[in-house]
Amino acid sequence: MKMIMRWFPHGDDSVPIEYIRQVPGVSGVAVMLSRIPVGEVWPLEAVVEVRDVVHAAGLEMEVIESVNIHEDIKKGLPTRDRYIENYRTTIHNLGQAGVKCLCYNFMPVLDWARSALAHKLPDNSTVLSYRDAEVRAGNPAEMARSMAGESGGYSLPGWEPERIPAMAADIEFYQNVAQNEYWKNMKYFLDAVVPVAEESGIRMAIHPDDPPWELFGLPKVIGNLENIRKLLALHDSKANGVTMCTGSLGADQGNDMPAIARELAALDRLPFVHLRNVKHLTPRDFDESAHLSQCGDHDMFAIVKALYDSGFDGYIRPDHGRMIWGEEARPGYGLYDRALGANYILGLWEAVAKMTPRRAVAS
Ligand code: DNO
Repeated sequence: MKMIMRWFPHGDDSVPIEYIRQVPGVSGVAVMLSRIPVGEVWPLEAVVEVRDVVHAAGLEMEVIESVNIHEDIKKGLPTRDRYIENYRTTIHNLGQAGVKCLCYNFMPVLDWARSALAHKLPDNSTVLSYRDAEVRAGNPAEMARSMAGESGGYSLPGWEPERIPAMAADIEFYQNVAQNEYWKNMKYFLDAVVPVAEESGIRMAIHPDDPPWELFGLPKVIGNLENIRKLLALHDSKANGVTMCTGSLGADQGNDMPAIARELAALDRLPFVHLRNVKHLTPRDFDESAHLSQCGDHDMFAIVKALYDSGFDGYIRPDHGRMIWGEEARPGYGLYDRALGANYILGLWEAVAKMTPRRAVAS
């Protein structure tokens, strides 16, 4: 297991990479080149340049989060082949630069949705929060604009400003796309890119839908174990894997996170895990809380134990943290609370490892 943190290059992060190096137990960062427009190739030189900055700070860059997928691929338009070819080239280039895991998502139009990026908790920390009725009462372009106003000037991953004007038309387009058509588009994409990932030594890791329930009449893909199994079967390869995000999948209280962790890790289809806690107000309203089990609804010990016991050997990152101690940063991505989260998870891992000698996992 390697503990990493997310970091944005090119001055698009309040956290200097040298500070991440000082978080005990963190060996690397998950990086995104957010300046490259969605759909275009990530040139090898650009990837290597960032990798060298990361290496110079004494960290690894084995994970990319994320290379976003052009909407034409998700829509299944004839123009998709050009963008898929670009994606294949990007995967090849990432492999050349030593990347081992590529987190991506296949959500139509929206990457993640929240009703507030700085909701105040009783201790005066702020967190991202989700109120279902508020989100449904608005529209995504409005939500994008109000989130941009709350983002402190940092880019919001997955909410590229150039995509916002097209959002209303894109949502309209999907009203006529049946769920099974959408899955076919996903299979078409995976059949084209997974073989390149295999050759390049990269494991693809799809991120779950966030939130994992239907919004704005858009097709839903990765919201529960049943759909994850379906995804794995679309293209049977160890390079076709999952990012288990306990904040997204775990927002649906019907999802048993330790059970999902056990199944995916034992299948060796789990290269990446995002650990975050959520506190529900109702089944469809929640705040992102501190990582500690007692601060939210997840039993983090049970999740970490399930990973350990099933032979998990991938990357973990602490996901969104609260904004605390006066820090000003991209919402969810301040240093302080994520560093607390990382060390809490590392502490759980150490305790589980010392209490339970690892058993050989049947393959
Ligand atoms: C939000 C992140 C997502 C994630 C993408 C992966 O903070 O968890 O934006 O990176 O869905 O493609």
